[in-house]
Amino acid sequence: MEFSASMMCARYENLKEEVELLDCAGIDTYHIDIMDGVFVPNLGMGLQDIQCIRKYTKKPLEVHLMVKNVPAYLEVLRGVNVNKIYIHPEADQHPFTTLQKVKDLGIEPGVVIDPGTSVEMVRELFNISKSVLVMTVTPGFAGQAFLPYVSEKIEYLAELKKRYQLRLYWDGCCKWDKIKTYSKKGMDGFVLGTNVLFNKSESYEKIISKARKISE
Ligand code: S6P
Ligand code: MG
Repeated sequence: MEFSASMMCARYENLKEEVELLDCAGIDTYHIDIMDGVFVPNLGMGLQDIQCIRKYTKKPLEVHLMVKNVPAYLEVLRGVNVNKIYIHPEADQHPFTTLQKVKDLGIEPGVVIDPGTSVEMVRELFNISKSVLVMTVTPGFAGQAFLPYVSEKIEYLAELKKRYQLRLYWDGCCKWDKIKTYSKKGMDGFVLGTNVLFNKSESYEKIISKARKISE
């Protein structure tokens, strides 16, 4: 089970310390939300944030691009040493080509499925992208409510896992009950944000080990 920290929810007044604490606590991956104010009505993290996180960890960085002009962002991201780039296929005219470009950069390509997007709309992309990030909230903001109708899609994706060798990841409103239920329903990882990881009285170490236990 892979647990990823949604870094836009971190304490920005001391990003370095946040990374060091999360690293020691055993986080698996750092999730970096990038937004352009067009594809979604918000601004997420920037290049300097990625560079800062990269400086203080050797663990994988995954970038979740919520932008319209995906190829332009690939240019910006080359050279900052990220490990995975997720794109929203709806944002891109030729998502297969763009995912191939990500691969050509030596970065793992990932597909995001919006709550309003059906599996059939993106299924062909599973031939190139084995990582699927399932959005359980509308992209753009942390702290939103879970959209229950997404669970039907998760069940369908779980059925397709073997055929396409997929790994399924959860992004949005990840709570304890969701980790418990959906780790048994085929999820391979969860993005942890305001609901379980950040601004809590418990340490990151306690929270991450609790997440591991719950998902066993
Ligand atoms: C939302 C973004 C997510 C959030 C994450 C926050 O657009 O892609 O990665 O940062 O969902 O977690 P939470 O627990 O506040 O929903
Ligand atoms: Mg995200």
